[in-house]
Amino acid sequence: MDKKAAVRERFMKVYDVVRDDLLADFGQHNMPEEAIKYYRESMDYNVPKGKLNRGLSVIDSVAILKGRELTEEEFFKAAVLGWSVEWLQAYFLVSDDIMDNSITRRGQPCWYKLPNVGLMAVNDALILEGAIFQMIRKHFRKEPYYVDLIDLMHEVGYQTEMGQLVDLITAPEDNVDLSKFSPERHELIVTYKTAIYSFYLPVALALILCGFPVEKKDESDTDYYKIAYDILIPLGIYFQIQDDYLDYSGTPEQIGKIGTDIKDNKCSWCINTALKYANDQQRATLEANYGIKDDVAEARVKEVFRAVGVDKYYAEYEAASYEEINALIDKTPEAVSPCGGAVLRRSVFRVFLEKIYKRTK
Ligand code: DMA
Ligand code: MG
Ligand code: MG
Ligand code: MG
Repeated sequence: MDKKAAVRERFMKVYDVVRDDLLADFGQHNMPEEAIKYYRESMDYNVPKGKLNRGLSVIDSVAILKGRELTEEEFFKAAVLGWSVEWLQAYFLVSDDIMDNSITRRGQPCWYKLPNVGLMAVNDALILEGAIFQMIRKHFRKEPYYVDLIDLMHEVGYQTEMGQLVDLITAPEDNVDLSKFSPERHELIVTYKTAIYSFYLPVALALILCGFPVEKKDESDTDYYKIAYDILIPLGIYFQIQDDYLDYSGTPEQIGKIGTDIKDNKCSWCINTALKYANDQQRATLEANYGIKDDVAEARVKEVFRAVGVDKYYAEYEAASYEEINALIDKTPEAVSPCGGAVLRRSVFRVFLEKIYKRTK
């Protein structure tokens, strides 16, 4: 087995521990057998079936920051924080699929689509969120940085919810108005709904775990978190643009979900690009067919996307973006933590970029 597969397998073992702790806690509260069984299914269905990139990034980042193999205990702690990000992701996805009228996710029906779930999924999402703080409390309560972990989670969760709000408000179901869209609005949406929790959060958790101070004592002190933020947000924007492009171009077998952005009137990278290059007639076709819950209308929109060259512009964007982010990484300062000797190395970001560059799922 290669090293990556081995880390993944160890990470999955920690999933079992965290889930079983949560179930045991449910039992402590006299929850009936039926409730425990349902809760277990909800977690197994929604938490561990993705690519696990975000969760594994916490472990990878901690190892790079420390510059060595992790001890058993260090691995376990990083893995618990990794799972806290995956739980956060599950919480957002279960809610997102309801709001986006989605059908499938990770190659299976969306959780709310199951006949025995339906809108109970709303509460299931809230429990997935609550579980984050249970696992952090269980394993980090005595640590001096306990509050920093919780504070970060709350802050990032709140910002992601702001992103979802702008995403949804820019895509009203009953009033398609393409003039609401713009690249600026798109960048705001994707920064908040995706980049912060998917890219900044895993690295910020790793920084906290490695003892990088959250508060600056002096104005002249290095702000490690800002250094990380400034490079991870562009990375996250790039990632969500890939998501937007795959929503239009990917097959369900390939991406594990059926794209809904066109029918949902979303301010995605594809529609913004199409609007930029469309002639009057193409624009009229987009105006008449975007945001309509109908397969024929959706096909007409895709036809315009193809005709204006969205695929070519995407390939250009991807190549340029890769160059730009690499150049940004080259300019990122490397900084030594005052406690513990961990180093904020550029390879933390490089590894992230390589993981997602030219992804097709
Ligand atoms: C997802 O945006 C954002 C969050 C916070 C889940 P999206 O609706 O484009 O995601 P997906 O394409 O996976 O449904
Ligand atoms: Mg969605
Ligand atoms: Mg969405
Ligand atoms: Mg999407």
